[in-house]
Amino acid sequence: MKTLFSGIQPSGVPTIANYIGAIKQFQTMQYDYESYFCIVDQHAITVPQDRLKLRERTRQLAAIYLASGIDTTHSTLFIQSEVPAHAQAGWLMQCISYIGELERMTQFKDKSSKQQDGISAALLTYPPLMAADILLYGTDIVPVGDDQKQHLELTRNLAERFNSKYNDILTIPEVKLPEYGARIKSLQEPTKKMSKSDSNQKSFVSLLDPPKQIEKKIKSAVTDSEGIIRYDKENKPGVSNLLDIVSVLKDATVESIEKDFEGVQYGEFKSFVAEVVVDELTPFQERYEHYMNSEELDHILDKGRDQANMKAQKMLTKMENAMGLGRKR
Ligand code: AQP
Repeated sequence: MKTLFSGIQPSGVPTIANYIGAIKQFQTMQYDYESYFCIVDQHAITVPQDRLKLRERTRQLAAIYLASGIDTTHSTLFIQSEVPAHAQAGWLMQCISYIGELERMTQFKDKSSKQQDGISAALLTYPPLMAADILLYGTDIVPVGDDQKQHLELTRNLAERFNSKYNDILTIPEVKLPEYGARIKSLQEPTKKMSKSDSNQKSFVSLLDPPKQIEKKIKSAVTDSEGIIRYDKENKPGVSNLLDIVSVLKDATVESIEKDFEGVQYGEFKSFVAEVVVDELTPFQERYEHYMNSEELDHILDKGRDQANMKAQKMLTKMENAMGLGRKR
């Protein structure tokens, strides 16, 4: 059976963009693969985090994965920092990465330009750690949103470099983007991507927002003055973004939604979008509450840590042997 790996940072509560771009696909895909779902808390600390909030979000993210349908009788759910092989293999990957290629990463450029109190070295070395996360499991497929495509390309390059320099032991992973909704945009600035760590709360709908707040945020989404519900990413990014969200959540084509809303005012359309999002998130939030309030969550994470440790340690040993580290094992 082929292997699937996916990671999400507990850098905020996941948004509907993380859901549409990544999480929504996991439930059905997991059974076709040996699946690993990881809460990548070591990635989150590449920018400053409040330690108590980070703990809380890590737990929330575990419950979110479970509420989205991750079945831990089949798949492994675990926290990155509880599996030491990630940081260890991350170092090996750093040793074969070039500063120039890391500096070219769009996310590094974006995030470093926003840091006021100094840029951590880890913001630059984030992609080699991400490569380690993926490569440790012999991963064949990584389902992600469009923003992670560049990091995935680098992961492939690093794996090929390692294989040709040392020993042919790493699997070259494929990226799997969703057919629609790979880049959901900010509700306030629809030319940039929606992000869970955006300081403007109105720019995103979080998966845990109550219905009233969801409605308020969607109703204040930036659109345009044309007044026609029409898909045109270039000239009407706000309306197109709302169409993308509805199309994925309702599993309907954009054309059919355009047709249904011909001659309808933006206000009415936005109420519909809010209703669709609330309908999707209400049962999701009930499942989330169940997991957050149960002891089961910790047992699942303990089991996931042990399973991930076993798999990752084996690959780490192979990588260290290939590079000549320590004594031969
Ligand atoms: N705007 C987006 N549209 C579709 N998919 C998206 N993803 C992120 N933003 C969008 C996908 O969500 C998964 C988890 O993302 P992550 O936690 O690894 O971090 P990220 O890609 O940096 O996402 P955020 O929300 O922007 O987080 P912050 O604000 O912390 O940087 C990934 O599969 C990602 O592609």
